[in-house]
Amino acid sequence: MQTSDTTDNVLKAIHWPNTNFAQSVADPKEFPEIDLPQIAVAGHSNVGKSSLMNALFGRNGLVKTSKNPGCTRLLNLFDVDDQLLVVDLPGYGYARAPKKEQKRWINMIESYLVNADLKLVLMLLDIRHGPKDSDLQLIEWLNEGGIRWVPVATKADKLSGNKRGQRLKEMTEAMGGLLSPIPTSSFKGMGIDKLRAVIQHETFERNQPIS
Ligand SMILES: Nc1nc2c(ncn2[C@@H]2O[C@H](COP(=O)(O)OP(=O)(O)OP(=O)(O)O)[C@@H](O)[C@H]2O)c(=O)[nH]1
Ligand SMILES: [Mg+2]
Repeated sequence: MQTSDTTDNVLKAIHWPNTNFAQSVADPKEFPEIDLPQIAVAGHSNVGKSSLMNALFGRNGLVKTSKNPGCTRLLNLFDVDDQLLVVDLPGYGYARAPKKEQKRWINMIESYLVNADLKLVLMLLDIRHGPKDSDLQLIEWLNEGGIRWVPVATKADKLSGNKRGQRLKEMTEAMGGLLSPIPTSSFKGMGIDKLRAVIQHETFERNQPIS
């Protein structure tokens, strides 16, 4: 027989397709009070943040994607199954954006990250190119701030199996050797279930008291 203690600790599995756009925020100071655990999706411009979110939600087209870097310029908030708030951050490091605009994006991302009560940051890195210096800077900054993050390698369908394994190793080493990126492909659905499980664990289960 289950005791009431154990029943209390059984959490409802997230039903990912039950995701709705909540709102866009231009200024982190105007971030709404939403009483849900929060995770953020960070990474270079064009790395595949919005596409990965669509794959996670199982809802093609809910998050706007683009071939042109710099598509996401606001903080876009998504309510997942009334259990979790996922924040799509503007991509940084778009070389062709005016310096002033780039600075504005970085300030916005940092200001959000400093103030948010975050459970986890998904740190997206293109399996072919990452981590770049700007990614390493953000990672250092997350570490200093004690913000938990998990590396996610995007666009894994662009490399063959062997090359993929080799790149994942190189990426792990470049980030200090502790965390190995989860290989994903939003196009092929690769790694999406694993990422969902990691999010569910980090958000709801890690801090549960052991009963
Ligand atoms: N081959 C492949 N291409 C992908 C994948 N995910 C995204 N892309 C492509 O990469 C480009 C950028 O995707 P987005 O999801 O808009 O990237 P983003 O990081 O949200 O971009 P910004 O909002 O501009 O920072 C688009 O052309 C996508 O079709 C993937 O898993 N595989
Ligand atoms: Mg985007």
